[in-house]
Amino acid sequence: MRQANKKKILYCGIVVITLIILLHPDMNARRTYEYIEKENILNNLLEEIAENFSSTALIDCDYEDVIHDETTLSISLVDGDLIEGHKIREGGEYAPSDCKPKYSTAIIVPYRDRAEQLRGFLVYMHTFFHRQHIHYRIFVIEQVDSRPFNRAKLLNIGAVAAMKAGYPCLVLHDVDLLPLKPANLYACTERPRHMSSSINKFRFVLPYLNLFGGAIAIGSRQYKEINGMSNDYYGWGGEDDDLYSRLEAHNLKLCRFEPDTSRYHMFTHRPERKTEPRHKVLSFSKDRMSSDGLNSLKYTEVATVLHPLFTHIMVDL
Ligand code: BGN
Repeated sequence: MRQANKKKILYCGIVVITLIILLHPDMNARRTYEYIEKENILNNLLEEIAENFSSTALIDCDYEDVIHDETTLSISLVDGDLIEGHKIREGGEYAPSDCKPKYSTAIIVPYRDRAEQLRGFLVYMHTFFHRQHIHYRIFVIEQVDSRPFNRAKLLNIGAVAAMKAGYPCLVLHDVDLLPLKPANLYACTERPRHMSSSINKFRFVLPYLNLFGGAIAIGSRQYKEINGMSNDYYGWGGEDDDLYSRLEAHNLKLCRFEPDTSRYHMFTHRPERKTEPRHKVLSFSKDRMSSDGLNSLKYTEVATVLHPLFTHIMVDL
C-alpha cells in the first residue's frame, strides 16, 4: 500500500474514534444531566423547620430572590473575616431575625488535620449562608484516632447529632469544597440531591451520572430509611458509591440543580492514597446495607465543644 493511502486510513480512523467518543450518549449525559428547572426548585423543597426552633419574625422569608441570585462569590473570602455583628450563635447556628425561615439544615463536615482549610471553609460558608435566609448549624466531626480516615462513619456520627438536635435536613459536605453560587439553596429536596455536580477539579463536568459525593443534601427521614452510610470504608473512595447503591435499593432517585447553580471550587491538596479494599467492600454493598450503618454505629465520643462558628465533635472510631 502506498504511504499516502496508509496516512489517509490512519487519519480517518482517528476522526471516527474521536466522533464515537464525543457522540457517545454518556458523554452528553454528563454534560447535560437531568436537573430541576429553576422555576420548579421551590415546589421541590421539603419545607420543614427543626424541632425546638421558633422564630419571632412576623413575615416568612422569601426564597425566590435566593434561587434567582446570579452572583458568583469570590473564593478570596476564605482569607478574610466575618462581618462584625454577624449574630452566629455558639456552636455555629444561625437563623435570620427579620423573617421566618422555612428550612432548617444541618451541615455535617467530616474532618481531620486541615486546620487552615477548615478556618477558610467556616468563614466562607457563614458568609454564603447569610444570603440564603435559612436556619442552619455547622457540625464538624473530627476523627482523632490514627486509623485511615473514615468519611462515611464520621458522616453517620454527625447525622445522629444533627437528628438529635431536631434537624430535618442533612447536608453532607467535604471541607475542601466551596459552593460558588448563592442560588444553590442549602435546603433538602424531596429526593436526595447531589449538590456538587460542577466542580473546577473536574473542569465543571460531572464525571459520572451516579456520582453522589462531595456535597449532598438528604432528608433525615430518608437517611434513617437507608440506614445511613456504611461504616466499613477506611481510606479514600467508594463510600459515596455505596451510598448511591443504598438509594437505588430503596428506589430513591437522586436529583440535581442545573450545572451553573451547582458550581463548586475545590481546594487543591495532595491526592489521598486510594485503598484497594474499597472495591471488595463496594461489591457487597447491597448485602450489608441492612446491618451496616446507623444501626451498627459504634464509636467513642472524646469531646464536644461549642465554638463560635461550629459544633466540634471529636471521636475515636
Ligand atoms: C470514584 C470513587 C468515588 C469518588 C469519585 C470522584 C471509587 C470506588 C471504586 C470501586 N469511587 O472513582 O469515591 O468520589 O471517584 O473522585 O473509588
